[in-house]
Amino acid sequence: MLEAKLVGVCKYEDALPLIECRAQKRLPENAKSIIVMLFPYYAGEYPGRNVSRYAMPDDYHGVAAEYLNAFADVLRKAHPAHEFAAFVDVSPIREVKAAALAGLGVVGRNGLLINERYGSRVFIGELVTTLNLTSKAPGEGSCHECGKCESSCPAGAIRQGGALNAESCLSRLTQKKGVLTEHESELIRKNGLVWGCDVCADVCPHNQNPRTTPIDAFKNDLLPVLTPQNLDEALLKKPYSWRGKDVLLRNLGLL
Ligand code: B12
Repeated sequence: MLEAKLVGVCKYEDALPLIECRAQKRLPENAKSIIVMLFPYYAGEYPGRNVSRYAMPDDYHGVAAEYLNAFADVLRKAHPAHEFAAFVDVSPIREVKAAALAGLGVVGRNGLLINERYGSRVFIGELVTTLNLTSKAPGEGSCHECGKCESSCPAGAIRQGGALNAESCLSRLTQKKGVLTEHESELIRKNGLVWGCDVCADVCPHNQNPRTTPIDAFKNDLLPVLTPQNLDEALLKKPYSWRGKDVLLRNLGLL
């Protein structure tokens, strides 16, 4: 089980509006609360890696879903009249906002949830439930507003005041299908990652003394360097599998 400090509760209503997506169908009617869980993933330094830190271990969606579903089973036994639906990332819930409301951290200028213990290297998952639970107070403290994420962003995607321009975010560019412009290709080449981007998190003062993840699945079977030779195997289990081979091969060709 995870530390109690990585679990919080917020009111469903406070987390609205929802993100439009197909997963919305799985929301319980009459949802009242959201039990939010954080899953730390920092695994140490891997010099020479060419994939984002979060994408080195096997797909976090499955790992987090196991924790959430185990927790949901316990709760269903205790509250048989209530519903519990698990979501991770592919979720109608604005997870960063929900986690902040649940007292699990503060929202950084880079848009990421910053937890007191683990910084921003945490995944977020949640159980949406019809149970009416008492919510925690929103996270205390603040992002230092030092502006390092904004000035270091290779794509200039973090605007003054903190709003992220998701379209130009380098993480998004590495996912984009089709032919990239010369400018986009150059950004990926310079950053040196074929998937994701870590710059706004790596420069953040809250991530400078990182605590290693207590979750074995995020420490084991890491693949820091993707190559055309190991790509097929990686596509069976890494979190970029959904994007398919062509985009990864294109990005590999850029480095
Ligand atoms: C689409 C998406 C992306 C897109 C667009 C990101 C964006 N910010 O728009 C792209 C591909 C670029 C992306 C990149 C990344 N992503 Co992403 N992404 C998502 C996803 C699926 C939806 C986000 C979204 O559209 N939100 C809607 C917008 C409007 O909401 P928002 O950005 O949360 O902003 C709200 C809050 O910030 C809030 N807010 C602002 N200030 C305050 C203050 C307080 C007190 C409160 C309460 C709220 C609040 O108000 C905003 C409006 O509601 C979420 C999962 C999810 N379901 O939430 C993951 C998610 C945000 N991503 C995640 C990760 C890990 C990443 C990357 C770090 C991966 C990487 N290394 O490459 C990068 C980081 C880029 C960045 N700086 O955001 C994690 C973030 C974990 C964390 N610690 O915060 C999430 C939560 C996935 C997960 N389950 O763990 N992502």
